[in-house]
Amino acid sequence: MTATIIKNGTIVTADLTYKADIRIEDGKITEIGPDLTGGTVLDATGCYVMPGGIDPHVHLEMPFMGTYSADNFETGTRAALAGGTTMVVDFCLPEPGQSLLDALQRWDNKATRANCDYSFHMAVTWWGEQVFDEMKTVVQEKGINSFKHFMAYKGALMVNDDEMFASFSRCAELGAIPFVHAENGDIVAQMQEKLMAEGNVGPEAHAYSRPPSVEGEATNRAIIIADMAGAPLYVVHTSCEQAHEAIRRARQNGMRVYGEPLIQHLILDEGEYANPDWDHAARRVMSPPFRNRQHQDSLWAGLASGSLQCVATDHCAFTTDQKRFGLGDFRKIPNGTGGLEDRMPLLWTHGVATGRLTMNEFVAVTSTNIAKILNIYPRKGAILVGSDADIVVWDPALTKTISAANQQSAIDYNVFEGQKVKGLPRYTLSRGLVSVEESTIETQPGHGQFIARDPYPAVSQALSTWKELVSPRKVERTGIPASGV
Ligand code: DUC
Ligand code: ZN
Ligand code: ZN
Ligand code: ZN
Repeated sequence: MTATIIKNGTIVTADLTYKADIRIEDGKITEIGPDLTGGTVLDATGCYVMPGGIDPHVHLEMPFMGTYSADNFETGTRAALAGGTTMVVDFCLPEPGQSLLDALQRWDNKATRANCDYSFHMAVTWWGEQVFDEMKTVVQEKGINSFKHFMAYKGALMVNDDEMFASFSRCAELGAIPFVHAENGDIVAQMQEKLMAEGNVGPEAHAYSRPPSVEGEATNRAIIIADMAGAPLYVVHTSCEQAHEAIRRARQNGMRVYGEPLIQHLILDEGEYANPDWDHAARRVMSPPFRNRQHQDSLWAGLASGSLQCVATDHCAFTTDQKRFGLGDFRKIPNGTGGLEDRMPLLWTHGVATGRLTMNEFVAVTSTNIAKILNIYPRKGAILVGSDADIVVWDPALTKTISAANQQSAIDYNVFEGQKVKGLPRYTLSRGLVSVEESTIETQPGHGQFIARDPYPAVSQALSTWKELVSPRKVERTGIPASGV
């Protein structure tokens, strides 16, 4: 295979900014230095050359609320690459009572046409001896080191505190990291019934039923359960100050707790639900719902100061027709919004271009931090010799207006419709394959590979230390080398 050389660009990583060329061979970075020659040249003049984005939170072709999310692994990863994201992590969802390994087989089958690399988090949607046993196989043989828990969606995906404590403890034993969707599902279910009984049936009632306090409470509870279990914790879609505050406090106390704002929550606010157009509001129904300006400012501050680590999308796109399942009953509107194609350009435009984030922070929160948390750094999330050539050549001068008319996603609208972005990929490379060249998208279905992940280092190191300690509880507080995230 001939080499590819990225020339004349400025490399930007989570900690360095410098001018150099990059040589790529067989999908890997093989040389970084000045004036490289001998290969197909990609001109990066005027561009920043960064690790491709990693979106740690997507739902492609997900069975949910009586339907399937509309983007599959082919369209979803195409959207990802178009926006500079070169790896996605989806959630494998066993049905309550179903084998984790059977569910994983189904997810493997769905992903065969992925255009970029991917991995899975395994969801724990029920508890029993079978789950306890299969978690070990999932970690030790299937390359999955993260387990998701839904504290909401009562009667469907939700698990209770005893189940979470058992699962988090098992994660700690196996060197895996628990993830949580933190909303108090019992209270949400009560609020939903009350709102419906009072005649509040429209999409705006979705937001009333899930206020920041239910998220803050659940986040606190998950943190305490993780602490009791001796596990780290990753809180998905952190949308409000109450949840952020709980995460900050836990980190200050020495816990490895990570928070993940979504690009949607950073940019869009609760005013969207007041739109009198039912379709407009319903298209924006997701959980947690959009919040007000104060919460948005809190999330931006968390990204800048390091108390929140990763920006994701929770990409879970439904068409307008699917959203209309909830006409007359907001509880039936499929929850979810898209964002895979727009995450990086929007975060650049609203973050870097405004001075809220440095370029290095941008790389950290879109790629490097999650690569470290998921234990795939520096294969992913880095520009280093030996890293996968998952690279975005970012042109800060390119502009576009986001629109459903020219998006890769399979749905018929875009929640960011009309937003202008400045800063877009000139090239996106997936393991060396040029998949995007400005507006030309040339992806290869099936090019994407499953990325196996070894046990989470902070937990597995703690496990080996435990053997020498009387009380495992001591370990959490005694200087295990930090992952630097
Ligand atoms: N929230 C959503 O909006 N969609 C998918 C699942 C979730 O938690
Ligand atoms: Zn969720
Ligand atoms: Zn509208
Ligand atoms: Zn989700």
